[in-house]
Parts: sequence; C-alpha cells; structure tokens
Amino acid sequence: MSDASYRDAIFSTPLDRVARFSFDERVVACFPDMIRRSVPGYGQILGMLGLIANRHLRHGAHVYDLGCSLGAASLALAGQLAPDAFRLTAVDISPAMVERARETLAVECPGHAIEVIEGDISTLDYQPSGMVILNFTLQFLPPEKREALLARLYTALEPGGVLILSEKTVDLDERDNAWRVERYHDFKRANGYSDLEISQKRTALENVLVPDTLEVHHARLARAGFARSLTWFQYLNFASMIAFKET
Ligand code: GEK
Repeated sequence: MSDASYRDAIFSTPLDRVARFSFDERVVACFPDMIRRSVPGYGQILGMLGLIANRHLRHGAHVYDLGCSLGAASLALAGQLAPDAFRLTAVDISPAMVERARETLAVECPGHAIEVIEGDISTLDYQPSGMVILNFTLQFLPPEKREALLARLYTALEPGGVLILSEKTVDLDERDNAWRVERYHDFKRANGYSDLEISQKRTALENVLVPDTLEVHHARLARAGFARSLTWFQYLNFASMIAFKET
C-alpha cells in the first residue's frame, strides 16, 4: 500500500475558505501518510487487532471492519491470522476508498476471504459476527445515530464477541483537554505538519469529526447492551476501547 501513497500536503497552502473535510480522491492518494502522521498510536492499535482476534475470535467466525478506508485493519488481521481463521466484510461510504481498498486487499491477501462493500454503516443489515472493528469511524457518524448503530452491532455480535472502538476523544476538564490538544499539536508538528496545516485541518474537520469523552463512550456502550467495556489503549486525545458481549 505504501508505495502508492503520497505525502499529505492538502492543507499546506493558505485557503480563502477551508472546505469541509471529505474522503475524496485527494485524501485517498495520501491517506496512509496522513493517518500515520495524524493519529497517535495508529500503528500500535493495528498491531494489537490480530492478537485480540486470536484470543476472542471463534475459528472461522465473521468479522466487520467498518469505515475501513484503505483496509488497514483488515490487512492487519490478515497479516496475523491464517486464511481459514476468519471471514471479513470491510465497509466504507467513500467510493474512492472502496476502490483502492479492493485493489490493495486483492493484491496483499488474495488467500483470505475478505470482501469490500460500499455502504453506510448506519443503515447496513448486519450478519452474525464474532468481532466488529470501528477504527476511528464512529466519530464521523452524526452523534444522534451512534447509539442506534452500537445497539444493532451488539445484536449482530455472537455470544463472546467483541467490539473494538478507536476514537479521538475530548476531556470534560478544560485544562486537561487543553493540555492533550496542545501536546497533540506538538505531535503533529514533530511529524512535519506546519501550524497552517494544523489549523486549516482543524477547521475542515469542525462538525465533521465530532469527538466524545471516554465517559460518554462507555455509558453509550452500556446502553447499547454491552455489560462490560474498557479502554485498553490511550495516547493523548486518542483512545481505543473494547466492549464484550457476554457468552
Ligand atoms: C483504518 N478504519 O485505517 N459509513 C461507512 N463509512 C463511513 C461512514 C459511514 N456512515 N462515515 C465515515 N466513513 C480506518 C480509518 S477513517 C479515520 C478510518 C480518519 C468512513 C470514511 O469514508 C473514512 O474512510 C473512514 O470512515 C474514517 O483503520 O480518517 O481519521
């Protein structure tokens, strides 16, 4: 995937009016570079997915990768699990992402049973599954649609199934929140983004990426049916949770 990826320079020149962020062809072309330089812990989270699947997934069970983008989470599972260990459906609403994910997964893991479909995860019909991955996707769904989706995913999960939910988060405490956001901007600067790029990207994501607190996430998971959930990874204002469906 990496050889076909360009460096993200989308917000590097001053724009009169910063357009809303969208997952179009320009973003697809530089997406692996963008997400690696913008999401603290992204690679570490991907690296754990196979280990978590190894512990929780029944042999041959079905997995969803929701908001798959270029299929990094699916690729991570395929890299760590044998072809007969699972079947997977990867879903994204962006046609450009779906096209590239299909090509990449066909080349990188032809032996694994992975299909990529274009669709809206809030309206999809879900089949019984052992694992559902929402890796930095729920944050893009309108807040009022989030609980209904999680409730449907809870229903689709088989007993003993797990949901992985990775998200950008906010803190209730203003000072704590400011500290995390400032260090996050330091992280982006250290990864080569200019102040202009950081501020224009922030504007473009306003009302597109709407983050919740970890407290809101865990309370919502509980209302959706998950009796147990925990935050297994946190790096600045980015976190990953796991929610369990009881056996
Ligand atoms: C990764 N999981 O690399 N239905 C389907 N897809 C959607 C929807 C929706 N309603 N809304 C947004 N998306 C990936 C990274 S990126 C995160 C996920 C980021 C898709 C959107 O098209 C995009 O591809 C993805 O969710 C979010 O592990 O860019 O920060």
